[in-house]
Amino acid sequence: MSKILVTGGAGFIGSNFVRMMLAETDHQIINLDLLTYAGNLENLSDVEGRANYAFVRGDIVDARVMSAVFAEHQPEVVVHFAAESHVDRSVLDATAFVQTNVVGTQVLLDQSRHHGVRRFVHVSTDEVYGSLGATGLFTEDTPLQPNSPYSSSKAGSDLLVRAAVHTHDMDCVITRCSNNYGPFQFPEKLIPLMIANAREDTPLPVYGDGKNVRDWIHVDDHCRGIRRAMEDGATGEVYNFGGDAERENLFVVHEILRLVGKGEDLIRFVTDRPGHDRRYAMDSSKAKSQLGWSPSFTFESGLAQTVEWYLANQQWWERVRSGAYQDYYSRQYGGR
Ligand code: NAD
Ligand code: TDX
Repeated sequence: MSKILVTGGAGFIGSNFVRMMLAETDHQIINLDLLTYAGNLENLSDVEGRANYAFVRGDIVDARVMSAVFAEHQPEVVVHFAAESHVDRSVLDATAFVQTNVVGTQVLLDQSRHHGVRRFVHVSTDEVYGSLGATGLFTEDTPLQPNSPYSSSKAGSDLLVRAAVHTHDMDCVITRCSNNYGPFQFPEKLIPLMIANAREDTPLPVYGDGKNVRDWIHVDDHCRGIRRAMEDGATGEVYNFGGDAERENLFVVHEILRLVGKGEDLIRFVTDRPGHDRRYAMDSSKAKSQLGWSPSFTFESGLAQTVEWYLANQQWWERVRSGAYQDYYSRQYGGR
């Protein structure tokens, strides 16, 4: 049994990871999250009150607060999800991206070192590698060529983690994953946005020509990969995780319309995202051979499950869209 500090555990992937770890292990989980617009404690209302689960609200950028959190909880392992995660928001204003993703990661590395954390798992993204042409795959040796403020801030954090290994002998592992989808994803990202809009007969905004390619992975497969890297990854190593599921955006949108039972007349081609990366695709062979990991969902089975979840949990995303989910913290925790 270990004490694991999960940062960003109220977000999409973090909350799925926390739920998985509580279901499958007896580790003590401390969920540290600032509850920005993307943090939603309703994602974890089913585990609230569990003896081996605690929630702490805090900003990873604030070294004084982080020092107190590490001193109080004495985590042995840190799994670091907390980040600003949406590319479009980083185009509008990169300030919070640099603060949270770069400065916040260094604060966590410093606190981990000062408080004797045994292992630090840094959750990163395929976007640090930049954009691919029509062929080829990202490997762990692909040079870092991030193109957006978001991906540049993530690449910056990856390099700080690398420096902590080489300079301070810290035991860190970096995971880089492709586009996730699944339950509890904030409906600003492609798949949940399109499901919610289709459900409500609102136009589906497709950027550019809709031919950009993403490698889609179900969030459960990503979480299992992070767990394997946490348990058996080698110090200082990077592990890529992908879904072996490259699809053009327009294909994804058509599939969603079919599954929701709506027509293609809802599709609207809109102005392209500035600097829009054309294609991502992951080579996950290192994780497969060294960690014994492989994705269990096909894109078809995962998308069908995800659409079903959003249709069955309309209240969840309606509360996100209306902002009502932000009341949950004060109801649950009062003035704390
Ligand atoms: P998300 O936006 O859903 O969640 C981010 C969480 O971090 C939120 O709960 C938010 O409140 C918290 N947070 C933000 N700033 C904070 C701060 N200063 N202090 C404490 N908490 C803060 O993001 P996600 O999609 O779950 O992504 C999680 C991680 O995985 C990120 O590091 C992201 O870069 C990485 N990643 C995401 C994807 C994807 O497809 N979503 C793919 C690869 C990697
Ligand atoms: O309204 C939209 N219309 C559209 O065509 C949105 C929101 C997106 N898109 C396109 C842009 C991308 O080509 O869909 C694709 C996916 O977009 P996002 O869901 O915004 O994801 P992406 O930019 O690829 O980044 C995601 O994957 C890697 C996550 O948001 C990152 O956090 C992760 O690191």
